[in-house]
Amino acid sequence: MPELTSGQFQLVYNVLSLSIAAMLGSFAFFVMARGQLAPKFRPAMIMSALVVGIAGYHYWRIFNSWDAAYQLTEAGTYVATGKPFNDAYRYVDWLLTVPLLVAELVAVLALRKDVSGRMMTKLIIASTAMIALGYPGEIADGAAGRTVWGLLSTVPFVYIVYVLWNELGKAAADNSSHTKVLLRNTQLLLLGTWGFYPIAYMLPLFGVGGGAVGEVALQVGYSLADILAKCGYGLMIYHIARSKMEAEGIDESGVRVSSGSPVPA
Ligand SMILES: *C/C=C(C)/C=C/C=C(C)/C=C/C1=C(C)CCCC1(C)C
Repeated sequence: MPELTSGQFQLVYNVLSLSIAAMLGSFAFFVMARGQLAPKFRPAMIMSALVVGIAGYHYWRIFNSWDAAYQLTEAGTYVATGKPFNDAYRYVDWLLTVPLLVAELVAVLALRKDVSGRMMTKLIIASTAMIALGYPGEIADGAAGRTVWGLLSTVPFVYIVYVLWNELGKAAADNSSHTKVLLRNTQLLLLGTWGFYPIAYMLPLFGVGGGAVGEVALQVGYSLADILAKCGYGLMIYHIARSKMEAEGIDESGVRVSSGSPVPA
């Protein structure tokens, strides 16, 4: 662990703390928001709540690990205590939450059962493979290991992004204009946040990282990407479900209360 200035240590400390707060706050919101959705959209909210619940727990562990890994010197800098900073929590977290995130999106699209079942299975397998293949590269010593595992992990990554991008695009085509905007924004959020992880992973290959600035940037970057990709994304899913209910004219119990808004041809 590189020596850090007080500012660098505190920045990571505070961002990790913010991440815990964001995950727990989102958990409470998704649990309560579930009741405002028609039954067919509730599984998506339950998955959103699970994602941020699991991530909130892991951020608490990461936060404690960060705090234990460093001690203040008399000079006011932070040096390693010798207790390892356990970054594997992130990968364990992704292994559980990334499959849930893809399932959440498929769930809110409320496609035909057989279609959504098949798609979910493929995406869950692909996302598990993506994280499992990335980890050996993350802990590899040389650039060769990092590159090979990184490339292997990129194969399922490209597949997932392609399928989700396509499905969101298709779904957008036959929805009301408000839902369409939300689906487009979700596409962008997905690409922008998910794209960040492989970029951050590649930085050490270009000589960025390892040092204090690299470590701090990585921790802050991963944390902010997680907040957007889990809390922000869950909020988008909630709004998509609400917008679809409005367009279909159904209320929280799934009962038709109006004729809804016509879908443009
Ligand atoms: C909430 C956590 C999320 C959305 C995590 C997403 C993680 C990825 C998309 C990771 C992708 C990776 C590659 C495509 C190649 C290099 C290794 C990874 C695992 C960083």
